[in-house]
Amino acid sequence: MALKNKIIRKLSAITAVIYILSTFAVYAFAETDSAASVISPTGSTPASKPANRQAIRQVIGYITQWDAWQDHKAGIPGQGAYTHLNIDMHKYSILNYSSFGVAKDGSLHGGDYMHKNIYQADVMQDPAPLIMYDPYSSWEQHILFGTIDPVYYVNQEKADAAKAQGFQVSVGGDTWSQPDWKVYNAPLPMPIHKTGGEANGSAPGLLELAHQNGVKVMASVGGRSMSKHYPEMAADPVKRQNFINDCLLLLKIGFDGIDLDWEYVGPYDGMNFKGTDDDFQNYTILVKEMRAAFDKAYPSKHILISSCFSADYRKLEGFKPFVRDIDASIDYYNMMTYDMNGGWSNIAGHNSPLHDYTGSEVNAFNWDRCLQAVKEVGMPLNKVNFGVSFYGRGVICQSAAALNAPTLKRQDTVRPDGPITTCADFTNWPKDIFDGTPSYSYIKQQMSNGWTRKWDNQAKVPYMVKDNYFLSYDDVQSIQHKSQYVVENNLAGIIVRQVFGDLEFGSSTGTYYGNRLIKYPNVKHELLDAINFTTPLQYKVSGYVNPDVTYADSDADKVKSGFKVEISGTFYSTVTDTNGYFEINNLPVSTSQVNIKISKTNYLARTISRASITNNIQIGTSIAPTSVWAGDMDQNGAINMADIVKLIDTFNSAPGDGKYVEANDFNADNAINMADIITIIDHYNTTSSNYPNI
Ligand SMILES: [Ca+2]
Ligand SMILES: [Ca+2]
Repeated sequence: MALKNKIIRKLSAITAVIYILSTFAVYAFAETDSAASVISPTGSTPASKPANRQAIRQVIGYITQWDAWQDHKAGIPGQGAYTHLNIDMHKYSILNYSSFGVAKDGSLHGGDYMHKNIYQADVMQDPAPLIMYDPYSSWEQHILFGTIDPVYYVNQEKADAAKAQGFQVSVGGDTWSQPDWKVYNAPLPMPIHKTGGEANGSAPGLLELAHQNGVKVMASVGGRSMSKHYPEMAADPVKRQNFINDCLLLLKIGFDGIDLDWEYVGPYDGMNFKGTDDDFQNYTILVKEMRAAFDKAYPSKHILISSCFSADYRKLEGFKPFVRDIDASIDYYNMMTYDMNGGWSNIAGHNSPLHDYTGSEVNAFNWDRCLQAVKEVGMPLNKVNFGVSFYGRGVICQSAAALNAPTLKRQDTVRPDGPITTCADFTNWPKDIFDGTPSYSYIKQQMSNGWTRKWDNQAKVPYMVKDNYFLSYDDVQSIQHKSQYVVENNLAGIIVRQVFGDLEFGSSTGTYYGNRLIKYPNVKHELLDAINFTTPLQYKVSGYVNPDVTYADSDADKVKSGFKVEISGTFYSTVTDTNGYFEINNLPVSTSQVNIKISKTNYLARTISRASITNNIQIGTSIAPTSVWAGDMDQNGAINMADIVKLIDTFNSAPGDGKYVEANDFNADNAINMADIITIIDHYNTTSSNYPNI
């Protein structure tokens, strides 16, 4: 008895512990879940709190400074449309301002100072200021610091205002310095920020605007053309110190962290250099020293460090021995899960396929294989972001464009790459505007211009074809799949390349703040909106379709299959099987009205109205299928004498006689005769609008 009591007591204690644990688990899960739904309408500041970081899904966007030069030729209202004032600060958690470059002594320089011939093997990048001093030949100051009040004569008032902003200047002087920018003795005008805010016609800069909205801003260093000196910098303690000193200047200017855009670490070809085997170890030392220096300089603040990585598993393997040390220093691993096929490809392929697909040129270039590599290397998934491109990649094929069709290569010269061999499509996506990589918004503008959109259901991405031109891109449908992928695999989030790509300007007139910065009303961004970490693609529209004709059971498959079922306003569609069954899976929630259209040659199209997709929808059952009427031979939406006349053309025919058309044989009795005319008569004088409501 005593033993039994003891066991009972023990069991109840265990039960209590299990209860507490399970409550905790539920609580912890709920925490994670609700936190995940942050990223946040109010733009809270998740990344500043390391403890919470893994619970938050990130939306990180590259914001480039040179795209502000783009004008109407890129399908936008004009220069200045692509600045921080026209992006939605509520939907990003971090913005990666790009780019700063690495000079031969390891120091950093502003992107505007990049050597024009940096693609040439013997050209070195000389040290230069961090910020381009001249506000008229660069967008950098306008974007980072906001509206400029150019000072052409330094009186006492201007000198005081300038000093308050960190400038060094004397009353009556004709030069100025800004040590934080590494600008010394620059000529007038002196570009101080215009104070007084919006009421005074002054717009905030990126740093201020982002911080007002709880968004972090990282300084992105490197990129395809400015990574040249990364390997030698990381290998040399003096150059590393130069690098870190300039990182500290960027933090002083107001950046929240440093994003290493070293393309690529390891013995691989960059655009204009080749790395070494020692890169992996040197990279590890670099981030470790960066972390130590940042922690020392900012003991009460967490400075972010992130880094981009090739999505190619072969370029990731080398990190494996170092990943534990790297992980102690960095916050995010940003995988460049795009640029997988393009102007260098031998066959037309997808820029950023989610999964491998039949006939792919390199079967490792897809999100799945990258994820596998990330796991093999040991990068913690809750710090890994996968990249989505808000641009497409166009190539020219040797003959009619198709997925996996051979491409047509030629010699060409582009900036900053120099002479290249490429199949990139500069006909539709011109050089020096897009270089074959159009923005999503421009693709949308061109879509009706003879292009046919297709969907690869293996890779889960769209593409477009027109004559010999092939374009791979991402749209709302593929971005929804990619967001879902990030959720299902517990990744940290998504990184967007780049934030301007999906902007659609509802107005061609905006409000000027000074004479450069302009803010437009009604700017839409549907790809950003499609990044959704709270709503799983979960709903299903299914049902059964049956033609309203009399046919023999043995012929059922012929008459029930082949009805196309489409969801209006989306690219989702399917076709009925031999039982008349259809099913469209993984639909996102749609609160706007959608219609489900059923159509097939020689049948009246039927549209079923549904208010919204907020649950699974079934239309028709196997016992009571949705009926569709046969007899609209000319597909004009009405059944009448014209259809009988058309059927008469094949009257009295049978399979094999050269006249028989299977689609005209409604009852599938292998003869086109009076029975088929009777089918038409049954539905005579009806139109698509005569279907009963469901
Ligand atoms: Ca008709
Ligand atoms: Ca027949």
